[in-house]
Amino acid sequence: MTWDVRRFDELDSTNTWIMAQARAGAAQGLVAVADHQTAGRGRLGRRWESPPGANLLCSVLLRPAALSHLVVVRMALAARDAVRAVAGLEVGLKWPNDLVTADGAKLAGLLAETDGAAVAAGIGLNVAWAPEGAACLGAEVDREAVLAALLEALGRWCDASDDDVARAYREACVTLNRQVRVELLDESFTGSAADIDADGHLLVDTGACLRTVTAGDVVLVRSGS
Ligand code: BT5
Repeated sequence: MTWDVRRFDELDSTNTWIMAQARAGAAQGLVAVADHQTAGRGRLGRRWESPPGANLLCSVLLRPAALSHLVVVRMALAARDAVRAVAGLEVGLKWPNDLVTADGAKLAGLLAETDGAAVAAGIGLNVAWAPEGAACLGAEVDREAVLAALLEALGRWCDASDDDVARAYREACVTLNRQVRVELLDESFTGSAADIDADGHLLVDTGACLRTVTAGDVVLVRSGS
């Protein structure tokens, strides 16, 4: 994969910019990096907070052969690798789209949006700043080095087979074998996070049945409570 990196002092959202480029026919490998976002987005219209110049805010245009959750998982695994290589920190992946530290604090969030066969895969990774309750790498860590390591690793994960990506996700996923509460738009339920299927979806054992969760928020519940 060849990366075409565009840098901006300010954008509304790197994901919005990449989606517009995708609609205009841009090739995969286009990358937008912003020092600041005036309308950084999480999932479901939530806000992504990040003061100017502090963190890594970037989105990548991918045109995968098939659309599945494993596309954004490749980006999450690449970010995990980059954090390990540049900052020496081991992080886990919390289903569906967070990087979390050993104590469960959110270090990064990922947002995938699609337009036809194009995917804008965005990541906000806290380097020098994090909101209360979240984690950051530390101001001494070089954002450019994290970006370079992330793109290098993403190239490798894009070349990996879906089976290898799903296997790596299962190993990195801190949600598995935990009691979870799954919050969907119109209901919530609890169960044990039993497995991740071949498409990267979460399989939750409710006691009565095995439910496949394709989207939603997952809260880790203390075992036994
Ligand atoms: C996410 O959503 O975690 C996806 C975040 C994706 C952000 C990137 S930045 C580059 C690209 N361009 C964009 O516009 N977006 C992407 P979600 O799981 O919905 O989590 C959002 C929630 O995380 C918020 O409601 C806050 O509670 C919390 N949050 C906001 N800013 C945060 C930060 N910097 N660190 C940790 N948590 C944060």
